[in-house]
Amino acid sequence: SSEASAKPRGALIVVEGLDRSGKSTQCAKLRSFLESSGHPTELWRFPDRETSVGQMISAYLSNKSQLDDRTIHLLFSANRWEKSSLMEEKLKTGTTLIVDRYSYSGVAFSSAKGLGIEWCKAPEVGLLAPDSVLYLDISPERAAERGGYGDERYERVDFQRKVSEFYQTLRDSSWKIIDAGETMEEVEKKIQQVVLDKVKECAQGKSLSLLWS
Ligand code: DGP
Ligand code: NA
Ligand code: NA
Repeated sequence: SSEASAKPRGALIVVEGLDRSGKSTQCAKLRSFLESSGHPTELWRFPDRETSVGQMISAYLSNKSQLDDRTIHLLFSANRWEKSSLMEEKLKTGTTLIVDRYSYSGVAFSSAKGLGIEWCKAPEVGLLAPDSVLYLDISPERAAERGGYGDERYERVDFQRKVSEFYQTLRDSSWKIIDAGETMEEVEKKIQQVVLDKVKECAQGKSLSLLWS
């Protein structure tokens, strides 16, 4: 509608990183920072465990169910697709979205199990491309020291090392690597600067694009 297009659009900000890289904490801090700077903002996360697809994913992650590697890959992807039209609507009506994990997790985690990268990318093609990807960079050993891992399926150092290698192959010009080994405050400041610049660019008309083209 003309009303929607008259508003400056929101930015799609994705935060990626290994388990225990501090993503969730930084996402919450970023959300309050943007809100207090006057930018309408929502915090999303994938997997979104609330939907029926998300409940299947959650059961798999907590080892309550077993699923074939390709089957779970496609469920993670379906979980992003089922939120994609709402995502577009939010952005076009001026809400900035901070998204804790996205298609990069999808490809990095499944590739680390041995599935081909191109096969893993295919179901993600056509989803909205982030305006900015903040990668919270931490070594798998350092991440594991942070209070240790929980009981979920992927929380093992050897597996996380593979995930970090596949993440590196996905880097493009939208990525910003943030040293997640610094203090929480330092990480927070760096993220704020990158994101404020991006939010301004989007409000000034930067167009939305699609993965992976
Ligand atoms: P989180 O709720 O952010 O702790 O994520 C749960 C776990 O699932 C975490 O180990 C990362 C992994 N994960 C997130 N997204 C995907 C995905 O799309 N595919 C796969 N295979 N794993 C994912
Ligand atoms: Na986790
Ligand atoms: Na997390």
